[in-house]
Amino acid sequence: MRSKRMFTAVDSHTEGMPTRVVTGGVGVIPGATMNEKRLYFMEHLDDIRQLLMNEPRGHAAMSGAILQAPTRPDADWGVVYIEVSGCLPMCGHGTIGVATVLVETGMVEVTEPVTTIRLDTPAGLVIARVAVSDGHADSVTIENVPAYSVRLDDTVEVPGYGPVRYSLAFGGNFYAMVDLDDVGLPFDRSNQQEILTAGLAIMDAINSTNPPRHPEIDGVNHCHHVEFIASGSTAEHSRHAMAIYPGWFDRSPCGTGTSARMAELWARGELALDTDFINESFIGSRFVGRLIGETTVDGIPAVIPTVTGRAWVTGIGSYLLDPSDPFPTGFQL
Ligand code: PYC
Repeated sequence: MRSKRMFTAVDSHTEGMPTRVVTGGVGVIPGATMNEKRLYFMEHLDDIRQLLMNEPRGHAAMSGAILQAPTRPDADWGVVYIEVSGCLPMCGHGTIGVATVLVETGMVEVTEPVTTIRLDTPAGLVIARVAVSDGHADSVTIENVPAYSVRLDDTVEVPGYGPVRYSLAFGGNFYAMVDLDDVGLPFDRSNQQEILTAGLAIMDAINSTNPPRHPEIDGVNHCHHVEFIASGSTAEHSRHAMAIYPGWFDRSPCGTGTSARMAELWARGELALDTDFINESFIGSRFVGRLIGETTVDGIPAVIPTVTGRAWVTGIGSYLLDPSDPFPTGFQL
């Protein structure tokens, strides 16, 4: 064996969605804040993301998180999220995966029945409370960064689809929420290609006409997620297909998407604080969300979401790059 790079990782899945938690091999990413590290990584180290996420080491819906020392004194660990699509400012399923891995590997001091881990993420401080019994991480509740509604029932002209009604909210990433019925598609996995195609067209139309921008997090200025809401969904229990740029579905119920959806329902007056909201993914797995407080983001009314889900450790790996490998950054089909 010969290798010019070696990365160590603990692989997990959160309600069906993978998180490759990178524990070694990246080194210290330059930057005074976790968002600066994210932006530096995107500009100078993106080959690492591609190597670890793309085929053949990853796949078309691969996701991960690189552990770093925190940049703020009130956090235990720092996280830079990596995906096939780039580096998100925040990822809910990824944070649940990271917290589970930190507990189950003993990388944090574990206390029962709850281990609290404070995570420095590019979007801000996220607190993970892990329910632990017999050393096992049974479930994780994350207290997310503030979520807020940006637009309710706006319309965008989408080539090939005509005017499409959507709402837009931030929950760690920007999410367009569209009723699946409005694009004439049934909530059925056999329609996934059509749903994805519609989602990418809607993202493109929003980003080219009226892109969102977070007022406080540098470089968060596009919508790469469309949460297609299934008919019959309510403010207590919603089902959705989460289409993500450049062409995959979240297998989990999407933690930041759940947060955005709760912010939207709260802005409509349909979801009160301290009330459970069940969000179900395209594969039928569930997160339970709650809004636990009100706040503001740059003067915009906002809410503090929590999201509870489960993750499982699936493997421990060392990922290598042989100098003769013709695909040093992998590939996507
Ligand atoms: O759980 O927040 C999430 C997420 C974002 C993209 C995929 N999953």
